Amino acid sequence: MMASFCLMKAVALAVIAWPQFACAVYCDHVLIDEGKSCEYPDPKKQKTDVPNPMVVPRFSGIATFLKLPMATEGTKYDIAVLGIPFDGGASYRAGTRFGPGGVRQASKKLRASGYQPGSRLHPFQDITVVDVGDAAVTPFNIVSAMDQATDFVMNVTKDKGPAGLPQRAVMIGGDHLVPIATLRALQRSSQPSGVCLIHFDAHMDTSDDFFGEKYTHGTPFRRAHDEGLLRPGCSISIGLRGGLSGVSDWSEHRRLGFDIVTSDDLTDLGFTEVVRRIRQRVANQPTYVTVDIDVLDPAFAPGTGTLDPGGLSSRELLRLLRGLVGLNVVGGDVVEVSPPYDHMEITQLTAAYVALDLISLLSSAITSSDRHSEL
Ligand SMILES: [Mn+2]
Repeated sequence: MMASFCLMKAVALAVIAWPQFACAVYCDHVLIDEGKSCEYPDPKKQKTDVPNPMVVPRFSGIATFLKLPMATEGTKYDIAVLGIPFDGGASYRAGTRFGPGGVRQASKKLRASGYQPGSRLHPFQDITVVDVGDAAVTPFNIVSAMDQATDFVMNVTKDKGPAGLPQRAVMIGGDHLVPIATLRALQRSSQPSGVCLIHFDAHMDTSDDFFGEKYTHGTPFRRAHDEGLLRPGCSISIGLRGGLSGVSDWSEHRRLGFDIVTSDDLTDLGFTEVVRRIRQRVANQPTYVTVDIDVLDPAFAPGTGTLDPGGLSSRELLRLLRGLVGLNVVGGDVVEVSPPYDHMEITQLTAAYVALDLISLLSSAITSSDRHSEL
């Protein structure tokens, strides 16, 4: 029964470039490898010690992300959650230097231990996840700050984790310049050919400069392209909208290696087609997922720097992220969360959900790494 289901799925999914599911089946709603017994994982045997909210009230305790263990000297882990509290690249509202702290505080709400029905995964079952704190970056010099952040990310991802693979990072920003640090660290450690980018954002972020400055939150992916951090022709931006300098901005973005799915395209094409486009674009190549929270409509994410109406709902963003399970995800971030402009923790809470989904994607990629041709 399971085998035939797997075969049917393999045939169906081969058509839409979903090869990594060819040997996976669902045990009830839980995605498992074919051949494994259909048993529910025991929450008490999770590799990561996330407090059980039925025992420890969620509102209590010190706010690491998800109240994950804080890494100390010698701690072994597969995934590091880290913050880069820098907003010196912002062109409009600032305040994202408070993003890591705000997202950690809001993350207390999440029920993270055990099974996540959205992604259909037990992200903490087979891997070890810790909070490694924030990069100490100067607020007074952009280039120095990004060098400091790069060194920090390199340092917390320099070893192999207990699962036997290079340590991965889920980063909380910071403005959208700060992924330059995580992308550099990946390229210098485990991904010398760079990565494909799945980029959720209202804006392209591939301008050449702002006021003559090359490193700003509107230029990170042109710099990433120029620094050789991106693989050619396999990136994709989702949710773009807002004003442009001219229509040539589109063609320039494409020239730098990005396919484009605007916010209007998502409305017209629908979730299934957009997920197919994303999966076909990156295939099984090493992929980094960057989520600018301003991809959401301001109704869902008021606490950010550069708002543009007509964006995604929280439901649409989370649904798209969960459509990426099984891809060869090697890193991710959620950026541009500005707590001083937030209301009722709406934006920070949604960003915490995004970060948990990024952990789930990485967890899935690590535990199914034998399905990927390249790590
Ligand atoms: Mn952005």
